[in-house]
Amino acid sequence: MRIVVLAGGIGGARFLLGVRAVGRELGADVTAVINVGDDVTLHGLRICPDLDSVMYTLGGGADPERGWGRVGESWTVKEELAAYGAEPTWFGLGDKDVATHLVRTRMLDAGYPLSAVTEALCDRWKPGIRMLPASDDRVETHAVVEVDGATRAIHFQEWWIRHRAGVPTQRFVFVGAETAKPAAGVLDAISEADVVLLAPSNPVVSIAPILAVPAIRDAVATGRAPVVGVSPIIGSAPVRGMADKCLAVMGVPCTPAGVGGLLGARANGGVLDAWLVDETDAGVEVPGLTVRAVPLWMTDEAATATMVRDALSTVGVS
Ligand code: GDP
Ligand code: FO1
Ligand code: CA
Repeated sequence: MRIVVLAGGIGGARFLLGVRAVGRELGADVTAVINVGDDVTLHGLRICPDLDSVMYTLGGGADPERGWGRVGESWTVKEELAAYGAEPTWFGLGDKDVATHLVRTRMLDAGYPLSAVTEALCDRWKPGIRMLPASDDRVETHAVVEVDGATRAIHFQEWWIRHRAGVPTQRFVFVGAETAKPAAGVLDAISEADVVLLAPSNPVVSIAPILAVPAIRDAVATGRAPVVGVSPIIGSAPVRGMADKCLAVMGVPCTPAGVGGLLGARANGGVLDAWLVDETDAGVEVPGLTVRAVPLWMTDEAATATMVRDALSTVGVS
């Protein structure tokens, strides 16, 4: 069996721990297609937060509390950069993390595509699944904001970290998405999949930039594999993070029904066949979708694996 998962950072990474466990039980291949919209070049280094969150989490090196970066991290480089007044001081690079960005940047500068660089980094971390960036091309999330009466576009990281998603925002733009091609292996993985899962990742800034690559959206929407999404919203709030602020920009209610409707039914031009909501949200309906209510708290790997089995059985895959 072949399972493909579209994923962002921490929500995607935790979900993938469960998918990997179920994949091992079933003898299934697991491929994760990961968001690159958060990627940014700072201090001359190419930083890929969602790829790194997944790689560190599945490789056993992530900081579970912070949700990004390395466990047991130190911050000498950050302090030294700040001592030089080197901007941006609002973005913190951990000392261990810096090594990842140095290796990545050197390989990219030597001409390797991001997918090959990711494979090389995974030689060390051995995530136990195949990790593919959504694209080797630039697909970068920017927020169109109003600052001091002027409208301008800022990089997603500036919006998320510096402004804590708290600045008046008109919309998000996925720069480069329209002409971006899926990374090598992405379309084959989707066309050969027995099931496609959408992790409970941020729908607006983790899942949407993946689907903004036209050929990926088309492959998911028209492929033979059933597509199941998992809600990152329980009740009327994200489990963690600022998805509520992202959904507000889109004018979408921060509810499982709102997000299910945003992703939409394949029958109606969307990408989903089925939508998992938390057991406390039983009774939620989304036009065109099979909606199933099951526990959606990823408290540990066993609970997450149960969630994944529920996702598979909802579309008759086991
Ligand atoms: P990021 O890229 O690091 O922001 O992470 P993702 O986009 O992959 O995931 C963030 C989303 O994960 C947030 O909107 C959370 O609500 C969701 N999330 C985190 N933990 C859980 C959980 O235990 N259950 C569910 N259903 N969603 C979760
Ligand atoms: N998040 C922060 O809130 N502050 C930071 O200084 C910060 C640095 C950082 C460095 C590398 C990395 O991979 C992630 C980092 N993040 C930081 C997390 C990141 O901004 C995000 O949470 C996401 O891109 C949203 O997925
Ligand atoms: Ca992200």
